[in-house]
Amino acid sequence: MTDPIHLFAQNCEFITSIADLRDLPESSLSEIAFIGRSNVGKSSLINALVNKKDLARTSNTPGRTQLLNFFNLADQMILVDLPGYGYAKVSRSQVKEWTKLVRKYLVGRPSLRRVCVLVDSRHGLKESDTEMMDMLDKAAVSYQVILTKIDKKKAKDLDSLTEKIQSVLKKHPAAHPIVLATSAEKKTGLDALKESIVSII
Ligand SMILES: Nc1nc2c(ncn2[C@@H]2O[C@H](COP(=O)(O)OP(=O)(O)OP(=O)(O)O)[C@@H](O)[C@H]2O)c(=O)[nH]1
Ligand SMILES: [Mg+2]
Repeated sequence: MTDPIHLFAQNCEFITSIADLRDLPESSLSEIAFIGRSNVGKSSLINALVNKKDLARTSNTPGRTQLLNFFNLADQMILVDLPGYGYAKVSRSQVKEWTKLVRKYLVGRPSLRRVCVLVDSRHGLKESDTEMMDMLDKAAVSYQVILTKIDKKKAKDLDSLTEKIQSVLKKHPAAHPIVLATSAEKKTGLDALKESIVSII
């Protein structure tokens, strides 16, 4: 197996941003996608994993990532930053468009090996997360729940949240049984996530 720490220390480059699946990059590399509610920290986590500050655009304002963004990590795999769900401040028709696009991508991409479903550790699982997980179960797309922003959460509360989510995941056939806890800000939990990703590419 490739050494995960070494792999993620290599160069990661932006490939393309797409708003239409006809523009999907042609590639035989394994893809890992990052999905979750708006503002959960998807773009920040990608930046932290590859140790680049502004590779994926981040913002305080939910709805920052509006396209499907593809990044090539050392010609070994592709990381995909997706628009968030549950964001009400753009028009309904815009939300519908994104949702349709993201769903189509998630269920129809043969090289997609794993979806990281990011969940804000301060808020836990929301209905929109469960809906996303149900959809991935139905499409038999493998996913793992990754808690974000754990620097904002007390350690003991984090343990009980992790256990609670892991028990929910038993009912989700496509879910990885282990929940990982991360902070992009403090760079915690990143090595475990790198290992998990590298083990399936
Ligand atoms: N405290 C803390 N804040 C974080 C962490 N990760 C991200 N944030 C903050 O959360 C906000 C949203 O981060 P983004 O990475 O843009 O979130 P996103 O999920 O990509 O958001 P959209 O693209 O809008 O869906 C920013 O203000 C980040 O600085 C973290 O680990 N800890
Ligand atoms: Mg984003």
